[in-house]
Amino acid sequence: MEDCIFCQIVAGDIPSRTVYEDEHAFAFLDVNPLAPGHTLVIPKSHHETLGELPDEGSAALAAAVHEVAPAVEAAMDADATTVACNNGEAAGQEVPHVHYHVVPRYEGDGYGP
Ligand code: DGP
Repeated sequence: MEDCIFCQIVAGDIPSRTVYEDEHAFAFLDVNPLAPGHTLVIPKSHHETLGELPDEGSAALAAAVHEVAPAVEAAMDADATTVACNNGEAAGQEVPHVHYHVVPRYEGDGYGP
């Protein structure tokens, strides 16, 4: 979608720090991180919310999160990750292109989406 920030990131029209890419999914560093290494995992195709993703897209996005979360945890030497999706405007979703946040977590850090 032309006016979607995340579609423009996937297309390379807006620069981002790429963390992971496969046929269906793309992951990049959040511009406003809750912690260093805060990563967003998105489908390459435009869908606003989880409910609008087709089954195959949902499975592909879950598979990408499955790859990215442990990789972010290891790369950031974190104790854990918070994986979260603000699914809809009332839940705090600001960018209307479905995305998971992967936030590195440390014992007692107090962070979280
Ligand atoms: P949410 O509130 O769940 O929709 O989170 C949107 C996230 O997207 C927020 O943490 C900031 C991030 N973000 C917004 N615009 C950009 C951008 O242009 N580049 C990058 N890397 N992240 C962005």
